[in-house]
Amino acid sequence: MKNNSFDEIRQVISGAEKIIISAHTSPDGDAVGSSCGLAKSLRLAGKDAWVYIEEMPEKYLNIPVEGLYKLPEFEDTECDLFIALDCADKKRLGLAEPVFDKAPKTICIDHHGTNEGYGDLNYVDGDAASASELVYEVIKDTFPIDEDTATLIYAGIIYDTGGFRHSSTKPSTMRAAGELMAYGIPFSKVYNRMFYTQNFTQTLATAVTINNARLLHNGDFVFTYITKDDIDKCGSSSSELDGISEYFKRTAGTKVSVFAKEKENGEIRISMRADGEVNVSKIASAFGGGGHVNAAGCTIEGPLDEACKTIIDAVNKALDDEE
Ligand SMILES: [Mn+2]
Repeated sequence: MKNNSFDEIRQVISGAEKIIISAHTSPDGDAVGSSCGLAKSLRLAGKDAWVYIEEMPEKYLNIPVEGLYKLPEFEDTECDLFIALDCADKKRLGLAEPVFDKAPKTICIDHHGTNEGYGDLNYVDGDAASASELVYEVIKDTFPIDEDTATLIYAGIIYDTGGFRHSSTKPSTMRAAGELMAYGIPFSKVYNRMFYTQNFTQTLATAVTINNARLLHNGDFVFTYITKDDIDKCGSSSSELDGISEYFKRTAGTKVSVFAKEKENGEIRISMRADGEVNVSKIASAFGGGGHVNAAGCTIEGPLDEACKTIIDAVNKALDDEE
């Protein structure tokens, strides 16, 4: 696949009036920040721009997303242009996929290396730290940016870089963040809300996963899980638990952390974090998932104990191969 230029992408956006923007299902901070940030900028440019998203996790209500998104009532929605962001695979648009399929023109902007470019126009950079950073590159100097736009994009950038910690962070990431700061955004508040604020229900669910944690493969690998019963007992919800594998990656000496979560429908969502020694994207791909070298996920059929065994075996094997 060959990337289109930012200029070609800007021209197509400029020529459209009604624009629908979407990102991957189970939206994370980058999905929300990039899509709502772009929508806000295009609204300022006079476009009729909306983000279609399956759910808006509560923690992102702290950044200025209000009025920019619609929860799924997507049937029969027409547009001039559909822009897919931070979404490696068209299927991961979820309920917005049929809208994408009907759109007369589509653009795909992403930073997942596995993305094969399913848009009419594509810009995929597997080395970019976030989709939000790519959106910033597209809009700066061309479309308007106000404090809310800058806040949303900044939130996406810090989310996907773990607050500029991940190795994906580049000089360009810091420059973009610096330029966004200059819009007078509440960067300290955004950072704290993204990384240091959780509901007490999340604290309780984290406690369950700490109890369930096991150190495997001579300390290379920390594994934990939570059942849907325990999620319910804690009064928590599935989307609140996205940060758990990140939390366990703190464990000294580990190369991989894996978190298995039993979903409402009985499927098991696996999320994995690594530090460069094991490619978790490759492990996730083997189960139809994807992601990045150091952060990836996949969904495996239940029951939970069998799914846990399957993923533990796969990670152990990857660690053996790496030695
Ligand atoms: Mn992303």
